[in-house]
Amino acid sequence: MFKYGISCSLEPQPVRQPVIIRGEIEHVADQVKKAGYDAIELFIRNPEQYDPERLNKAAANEGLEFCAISTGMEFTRNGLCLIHDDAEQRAKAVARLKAHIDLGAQIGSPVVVGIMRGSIPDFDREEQYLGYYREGLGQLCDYAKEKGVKIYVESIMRYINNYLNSVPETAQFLRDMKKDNLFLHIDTHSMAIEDWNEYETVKNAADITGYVHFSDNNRGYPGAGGVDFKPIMRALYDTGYNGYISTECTPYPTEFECAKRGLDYMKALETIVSIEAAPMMG
Ligand SMILES: [Mn+2]
Repeated sequence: MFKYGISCSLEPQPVRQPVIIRGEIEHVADQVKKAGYDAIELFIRNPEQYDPERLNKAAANEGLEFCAISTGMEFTRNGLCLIHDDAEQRAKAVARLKAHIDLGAQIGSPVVVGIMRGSIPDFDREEQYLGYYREGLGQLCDYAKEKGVKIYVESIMRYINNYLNSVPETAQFLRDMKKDNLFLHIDTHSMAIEDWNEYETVKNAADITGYVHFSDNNRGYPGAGGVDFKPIMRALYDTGYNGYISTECTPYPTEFECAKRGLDYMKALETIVSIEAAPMMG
């Protein structure tokens, strides 16, 4: 029933970075296909450096799609932030994300806006910073809509960003934006810190959920840590979720083994929840 993606990087990363397959796009596509996934999530920065034709060719050769472009390195490595105090810096962050949207349009991929929202430096001025964020995000949604691209905003735990942490908080913020190409991106690693009652949490956000990261509490592949993925999988199943489930994990014990074990675990859970959902005598 579900489609599965996997986080991949086209530039060198520290081993501890939660991204699984690394290397040139042809190598990435080969490994992703061999591990059994349906799609590649691209963890990239400076999108102009990539040739969309080459990306499309590599994916098509393996029968894969691109399920998302994730943009966290624009914050962590390039320092671009959507709520920067300096208007010029905010404009730069928006412009860079528009370049990701351009690439997304060319390779048929949504774009994730995650940690580029930064952290609010002074909660006495919370409304001002939320205003910056709404303004930038709104511009991006309008730009992306013209190009037929979806925007995913990830709920991220407090140790990374200090607002839009829990699933219900982020879901409501996005509903209030009233943009029809803007969707919630759930991350199970962040849920482990921010949310409780996983089944209800995921079910209640189903109206706005477009993308899901599966990652264990220790950032290992699903099944490597303590997250109870079954109620999350069950909620996605019961609500007829039709987006991608993508793994975003540190590549232990090896890139390929991490990819394989994560997918085996997720597919096994999908099988379990689908059997449990069927009437016994049916
Ligand atoms: Mn994530």
